[in-house]
Amino acid sequence: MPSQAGPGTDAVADALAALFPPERLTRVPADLAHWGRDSTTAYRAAPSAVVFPKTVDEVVALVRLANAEPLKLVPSGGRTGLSGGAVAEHGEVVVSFDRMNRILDFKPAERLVRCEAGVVTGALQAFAEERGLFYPVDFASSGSSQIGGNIATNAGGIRVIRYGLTRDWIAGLTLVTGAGDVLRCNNGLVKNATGYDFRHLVIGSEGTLGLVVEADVRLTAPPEPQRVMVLGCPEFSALPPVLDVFQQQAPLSAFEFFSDLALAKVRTARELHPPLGEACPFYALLEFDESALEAASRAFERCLDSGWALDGVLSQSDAQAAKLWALREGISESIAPQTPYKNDISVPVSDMPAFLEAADALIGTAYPEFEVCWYGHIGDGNLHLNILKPADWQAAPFLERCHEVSPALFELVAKHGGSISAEHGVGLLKRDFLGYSRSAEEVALMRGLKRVFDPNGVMNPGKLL
Ligand code: 2HG
Ligand code: ZN
Repeated sequence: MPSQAGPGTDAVADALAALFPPERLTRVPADLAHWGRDSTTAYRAAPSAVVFPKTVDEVVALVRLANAEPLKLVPSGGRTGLSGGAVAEHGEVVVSFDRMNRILDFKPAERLVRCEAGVVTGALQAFAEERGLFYPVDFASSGSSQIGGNIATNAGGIRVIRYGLTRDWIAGLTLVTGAGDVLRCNNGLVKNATGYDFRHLVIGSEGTLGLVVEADVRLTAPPEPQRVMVLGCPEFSALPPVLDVFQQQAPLSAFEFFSDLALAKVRTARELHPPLGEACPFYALLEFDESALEAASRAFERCLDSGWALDGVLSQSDAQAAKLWALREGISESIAPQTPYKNDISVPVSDMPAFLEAADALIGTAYPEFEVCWYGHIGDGNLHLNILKPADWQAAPFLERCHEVSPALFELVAKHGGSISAEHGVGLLKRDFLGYSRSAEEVALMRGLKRVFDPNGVMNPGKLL
């Protein structure tokens, strides 16, 4: 039996109630189930309470209380995570940032926004757009994911090949450490050569060191109008040369891919039309500057001539571009009812052809009884490999069966110098496989850092390490 981590005693419950008014503290079972988990479906949510702080001071008081009592905290943003990083399984108190969602300051000359951790990614994008600027980190879940959660996992998404990851846009952040201290990291500065940059340690730390409460986010100029092209490819191994040809010709904003099975799932779920006249085993979705249209057309011809592409379609309007994007961005949600076992792997882009060939062979034999859905951000080396649970399998044996195969896949990832979690984080789902991507020395250092920031282990227990 796991030890109770929450307000098991009346005294602790009273202390929590003294910190949060009734409308910002809940123990209603439906609320516990809702806020106690992220978008992973394999874990059971069982927190003891959910609190909704509104200020940094409240967060500090909560963390100090957790240190004084037997209380563990699980941070919760938009709950769109896919590795169980925001799951509260053992009576923890969930700290939701839903009520810390204000934009605090905007400095136009520096193109810098200071916002609270609970600001939704889409709201930040809209804020930038209203000021003629652009926040480029984007993904299908940007309508509900929050900046704090994006920072916790260093979220990537669909335009990484052009704009990088969340890390590249965070100019500063405020952390309430697991000990209850407030660290203001980097203050939005461009230059700051004063030793260790804790900001970058916190980005990607999955709530294990403390709670991110505020962030300084950089904005940029919007891109010129974009065009979207979808190409049908005869096989997996055609995708890397297609990427190569296009990258040499046109400045790409995105290079995504999906398999025919992934397309079938999203089309059925959303009643979408196929992109091309004939079905193809794999599809590449490219986005590029409109001014590069001629160069992109030449690249397309080259792909056709070489047999790497069988057909293609080009968006003629923003509405058409959005329809093509829906084919890719809707996949994850459309397979969610099939309790997919998620893999979010990356390898160096130059290793991709060899890796794809080996991974394809392995997966083909490893899971003969399951449907396997490939899609992802192949332009930056990130592949999402989803194994779908058949309706007649229970969740637990399915998870176990998938975990059995993971070592062989992760050996392959490690052999190619890749990562077992490219952008979703380690959370609970990949925790036991961390050693495939990080050395024993690195993991020992991570544990040491965890002890420094969170000496009593109150922060997001059981995640990552
Ligand atoms: C995406 O790229 C998201 O669509 C989700 O990162 C990936 O469902 C997944 O495995
Ligand atoms: Zn993704």
